[in-house]
Amino acid sequence: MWKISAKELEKLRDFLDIRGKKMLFYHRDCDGICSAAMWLRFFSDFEARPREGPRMDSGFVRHVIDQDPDLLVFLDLPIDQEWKRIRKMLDSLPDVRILIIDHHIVERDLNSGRILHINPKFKNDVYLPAAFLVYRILEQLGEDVGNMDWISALGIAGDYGFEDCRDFLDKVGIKNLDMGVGLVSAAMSLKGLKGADKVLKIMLASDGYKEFLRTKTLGLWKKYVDKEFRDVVSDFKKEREEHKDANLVIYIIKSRLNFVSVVATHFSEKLPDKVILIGKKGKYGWKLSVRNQSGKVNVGDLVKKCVKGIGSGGGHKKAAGGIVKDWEKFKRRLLAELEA
Ligand SMILES: [Mn+2]
Repeated sequence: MWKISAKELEKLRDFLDIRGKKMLFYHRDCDGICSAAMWLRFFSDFEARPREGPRMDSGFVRHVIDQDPDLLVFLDLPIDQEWKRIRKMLDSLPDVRILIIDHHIVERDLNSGRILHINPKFKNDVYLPAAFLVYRILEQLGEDVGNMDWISALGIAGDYGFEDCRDFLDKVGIKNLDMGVGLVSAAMSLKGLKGADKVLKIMLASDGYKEFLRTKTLGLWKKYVDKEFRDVVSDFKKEREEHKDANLVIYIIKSRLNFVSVVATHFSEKLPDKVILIGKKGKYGWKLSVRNQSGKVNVGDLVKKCVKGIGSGGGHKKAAGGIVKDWEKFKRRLLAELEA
């Protein structure tokens, strides 16, 4: 079973001894929220904020520097993609320590005297969601994690980590994890970052999985999102763009809801051999999600390549996302790559 090294554990303990201002940033998806919920159950003295992704604008960096934190924790966020901004933070905050617990494709090893960067991909090509990593790390710290196994399992399910976490999930033994994942992603789709924060608070207050599933607000939100989702599915049938040679299906979402990645996952399950590209025009550019459920095409690498100079993105082998300024250019590049 995966664990961190004795040296990493020692460094982590040193970080956790730090007094002062502590900030926690977590990815706003199911895996990220579950990771944050477990963390906060043991270390409640963190100010927690969801993040859309690893991208950091100068406003965010300034905000963090203004707060003058002593410890920063990033969960489920591949901020090694933003190493230049991290360097700026380190330069401006001479005492700050940074802990990163992540499982995305690594761009850069950020480990140094003041950064502890944990990612199982440094060692081997496993797919272990952050909610699994956080659970195991808390366990290694000697915390009593027993009654939180449902939160870990929920995060793993949210990120499709069934294969490499099979033993753990079998031990937890929850059959209807998809129901919880549905509630969490509906909150995100409808309410964005505020939804993530709300789910986190509910999770922190829930006594167990059954209680979590019975949350009224989440149930109502889910109903609303489900209806909107059905409309998207029927629109997909009419409006999708098929590129046979590239084995690619493209669809642009018109709904105002924030569910690009959920829709991408849905259709990638229906069409596992296809590469699926879902896009949506937003305030800051085109949000996009790419999937290939069969794993024949490494969409994490593919997206990283195609967004160069026009945006940012990346992710995992079977699932990736990003944001670009120029949709047509991204599409052309993607087609060229897939046809090659
Ligand atoms: Mn994740």
